[in-house]
Amino acid sequence: MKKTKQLRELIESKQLEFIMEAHSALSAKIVEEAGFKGIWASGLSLSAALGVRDNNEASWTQVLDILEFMSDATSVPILLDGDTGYGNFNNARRLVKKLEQRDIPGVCIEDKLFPKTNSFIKGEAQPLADINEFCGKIKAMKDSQNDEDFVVVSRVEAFIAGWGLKEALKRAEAYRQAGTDAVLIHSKRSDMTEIEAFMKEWGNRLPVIIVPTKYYSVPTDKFSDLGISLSIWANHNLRSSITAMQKTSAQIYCDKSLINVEKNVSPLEEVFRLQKAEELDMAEKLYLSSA
Ligand code: SPV
Ligand code: MG
Repeated sequence: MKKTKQLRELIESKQLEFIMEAHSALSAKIVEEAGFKGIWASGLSLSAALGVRDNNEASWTQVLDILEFMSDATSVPILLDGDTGYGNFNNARRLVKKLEQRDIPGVCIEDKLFPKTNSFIKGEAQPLADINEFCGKIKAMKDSQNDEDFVVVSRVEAFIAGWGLKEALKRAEAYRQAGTDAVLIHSKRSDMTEIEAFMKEWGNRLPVIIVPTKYYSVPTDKFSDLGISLSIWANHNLRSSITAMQKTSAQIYCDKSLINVEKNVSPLEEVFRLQKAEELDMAEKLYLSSA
């Protein structure tokens, strides 16, 4: 099934679904092998892996190049965290065109200003986009997609910026009327009170997506009870790799030896398997007369 259709089915499915963060082709492949039906190309993780901040320091074409590797390495759909769409409606609609060309089936845009800042850094100091301008951006994106199943998700940052429920609902409804396929409602609280209040008023006007990074201790059953469509585990491959790499580097530095790490790291065979080395071996037998 084409990736756009897969992503649409995930978002519209009646039951709660999950996607997991990746920031490279390797991590994307690992997400797919773990069983996830979709991948979150996190802006935070992509930028961190590039050694820059989550402030649009990496250009959108640099992000696109990584996405192409991620998409080539996997068969499940990728939802790109497209920040603000990297500019106004015109930049955002060009982004849609380029994503479709590279088989990236969907993008999430957030109602902040370019260059954005991560929602967990001084959220309340962050200005929100003008509602009408953001609706124009959604419309332009939906009007420019070629594949009817391409997905545009609109992320409401009203709770993050401290504007409260009324503003969150007003924005979500405006984005629905502008033609978005789903709403992502974000919260930085450690409980789900904001999300719960939103869901009670929202009903099921459109699928709702959440990012429970800060309310990680809330049982997942609660997400289903509230009628959430999709939950994004947004940065846990990046963070687990940081922990693993720090541990390994420190151990090798300290020991001046590999003796204490060999048993704790993936064998080289696993690296070769993930790279599909075997397929090249077979292809050489087929196509290289000398092999
Ligand atoms: C990301 O993963 O980059 C996100 C989610 O946008 S958050 O970091 O929670 O803003
Ligand atoms: Mg982000």
